[in-house]
Formats: sequence, C-alpha cells, structure tokens
Amino acid sequence: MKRAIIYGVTGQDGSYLSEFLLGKGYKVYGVTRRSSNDNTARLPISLNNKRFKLVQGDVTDPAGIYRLLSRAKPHEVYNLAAQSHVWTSFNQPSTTWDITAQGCLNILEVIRGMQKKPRFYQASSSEMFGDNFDYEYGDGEDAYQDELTAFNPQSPYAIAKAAAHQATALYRRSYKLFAFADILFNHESERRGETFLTRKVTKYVAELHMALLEGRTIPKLRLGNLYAERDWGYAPDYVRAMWMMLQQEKPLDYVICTGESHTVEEFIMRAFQCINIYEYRNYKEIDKKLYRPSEVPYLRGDCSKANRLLGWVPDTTFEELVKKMVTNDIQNRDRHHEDITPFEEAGNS
Ligand code: NAP
Ligand code: G4F
Repeated sequence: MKRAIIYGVTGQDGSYLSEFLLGKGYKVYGVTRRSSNDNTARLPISLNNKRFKLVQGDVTDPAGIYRLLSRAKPHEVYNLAAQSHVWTSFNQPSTTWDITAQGCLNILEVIRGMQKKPRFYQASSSEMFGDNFDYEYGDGEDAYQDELTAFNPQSPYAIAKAAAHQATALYRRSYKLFAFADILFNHESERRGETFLTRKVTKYVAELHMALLEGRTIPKLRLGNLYAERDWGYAPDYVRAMWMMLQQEKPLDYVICTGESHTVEEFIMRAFQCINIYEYRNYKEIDKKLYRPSEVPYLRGDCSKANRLLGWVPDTTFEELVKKMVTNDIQNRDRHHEDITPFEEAGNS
C-alpha cells in the first residue's frame, strides 16, 4: 500500500488531498500542529477512514519531521503547510518566513538524509510573480504568467514561497531528489478560509440572504482593493493536479490555473447575483485598512504545459465556483453564527 504524508492537512487543500489519496487506496499520515482549539473541522471524511492517521507535527520542528518520516517511510510527502494569508504576512513576516520558507527547507533536508527518499511535492504560488507578466501578441492578445515568467514577489509571503520554490529546484538538481514545485494560481472552495476574499464575500452574501428573508439589516461588507485581477479555480481540481504531478517519470514544475482572469469586483457581483441582487454597491464599503502595502494587480496563468504533459484540465468554471460557494454558505448558514468578518485584518498604519 502506498503511504503519503501531508503537511497542512487541516487546511483547504490538505483536506481535499487527503480524501483524494484515500480514494486512491493510500495510507495517509495527516500532520496537524498543536492548537488550543480543534482544527480538524475540514477532516470529518478522512477521520472516518481507517487508512487515515492524524499525527502531531510542525514544519518548523526539524527533529519531529525526521521522526515522522523515519517511522512512516512514506512514498510521497506533500508540503501544503504555510502561513498562507498574504495580508497577514505583512504583519508577521518572520513567522511567515519560518513556516513558509524554512519549513520547506526543513523537510527537504530530512529527505536528503534518507536512504530511501520519498517523492516530494511543494505547493508554490502565483503570488511569486508579483507584478510581473509576459505578453502574448496576436489575436488573443493578453498578459499571462507561465513557467518561464520571472518572479517579482510583492509580499513577505511571496518572498518566502519563492525561496521554498528555489530550494525545491536546488535540491532536485544538486541531490537528485524527486522534488516538484507547481505554481498554483488562486483556488477556492466551500472549505476556503473565511478571511480570503472569495469566502468572505460568499459568507456575507449568505448572511444577507437570510437577513433579507427575515426583514433584518446587517452591517455593510468591508472590502479593500476591488480592481485586482485573479485567476480563480476550484480546489479539488488543483489537488488532483498535485497527485498527477508526483506520478510523472521526470520531476518538472508546472503552472496550475484556469487561464481566465476576473476582477475582485466581478467575483463580488457574481456572488450577489446568486441571490438576485444586481446592484450590490449599497451593501459594501471600502476600508483603506484592507489595502495591502503592495498589491499583485494581475494574475492569469497559462497552463498549456500541464495540459500537454499531465493531461490536466480544470473541470469547474468561474461561474460554477461562485455558485457552489454561495449555495454552500446559504445551506450551512445556521452552522456559522460568528461574525461575518471573523478576522479583522490589521491596517497599513
Ligand atoms: P490553508 O487553508 O491556509 O492551509 C494551510 C495549512 O498549513 C493548514 O493546515 C495549517 O494548519 C498548516 N500550517 C500552518 N503553519 C504550520 C506549521 N508551522 N506546521 C505545520 N502546518 C502548518 O492553505 P490552502 O489554501 O489549503 O493552501 C495549501 C498550500 O498551497 C499552502 O502552502 C498555500 O500557500 C499554497 N497555495 C494556495 C493557493 C490557494 O489559492 N489556495 C494558491 C497557491 C498556493 P492550521 O489548520 O493549524 O492553521
Ligand atoms: O483572497 P485573497 O486574500 O488572496 P490572494 O492575496 O490572491 O492570495 C491567495 O492566492 C495566492 C495565489 O495567487 C496564494 F498563494 C495565497 O496563499 C492565497 O491563497 O485576496 C484576493 C484579492 C487581493 O487582490 C486583495 O487585495 O482580493 C483583494 N481584496 C479586496 N478586499 C481582499 C479584500 N482580500 C481579502 N483577503 N480581504 C478583503 O477584504
């Protein structure tokens, strides 16, 4: 039976990946860090499976990584652990570095020392491109990023991800590790963390829907920059790509994306349309504190290489993604009684 370790199993992608690998017959070791509250809310399906083992660990603890890898003797190690919130990385650059950059290096170092080396997957990010893109001339004239686009990171998070990405490539070249780092563009789902733009919006829309039905009013939705553009896909499609990559003969890096870009405002408009509100402006207010010191203005990936070499294509469209998220938040609304903006992002000042 194949064995896999997932660092970051309690997160959005980790939960989907664990279900995907269990579905493929793997034994899965899901690593969770110590928390004062239960952080396994996304894992009910995996926890019910006898082949799933929840183990304690932290990517900032090299000795613990060594113990786990030596004991479990995995065939594959997936590193999805990160301080993954871009805004937070401006407030906590050192923590972000320790987890997101050093954490990856800690795992690579342990694998380097092993006799039977597992395959390694690193979740890199389109944030590494920062404000950079390439340009395509001709009929479909448009800006895009692919595997050859140069990085110009615009946040402490993106810098940490770029370091981890380069470390993965270095260990692959220098020590012949079977190590992959794919460049994931934004991907969302019903399990997306509630402080990321998409989920913050879909939770608000669900709350507003109920409030309107009950004749209540609720505070306005506070937002930052509405003009940034993102290439948004559906998380389960992306974890499928992670596994497909690790099954390749030759370790290469891939861009994983949809190839479509939408503004933040477009996402918001679509979400409100799901509850038949076509003029949403009265429900939102701009809060300058939610702007970032430095923004990534435009992301649109070109995943031709993944299409060609992996046979990977995303299954879910942008419109389907928004609808799934809003529908889920409406259905589960009575399980979420906390504030609609549960996390106050700290300001620029
Ligand atoms: P997420 O929901 O924020 O999950 C991050 C995971 O990392 C959580 O399980 C978290 O644990 C864990 N973690 C944090 N610090 C850790 C530490 N010190 N030791 C061990 N685990 C730790 O992120 P995601 O959206 O699933 O993304 C998965 C990975 O893909 C991340 O590396 C992210 O940076 C990268 N990525 C994501 C996207 C995207 O759009 N989703 C795009 C590009 C790249 P807790 O649950 O305890 O907090
Ligand atoms: O949802 P976001 O916080 O995601 P962001 O910054 O694009 O990062 C996500 O995708 C990356 C891949 O490109 C991952 F590596 C990273 O881990 C994370 O998953 O913000 C999306 C956009 C930004 O331009 C932001 O400025 O929405 C804008 N925005 C406007 N108002 C807001 C808000 N973002 C958040 N989180 N909260 C707001 O109120």
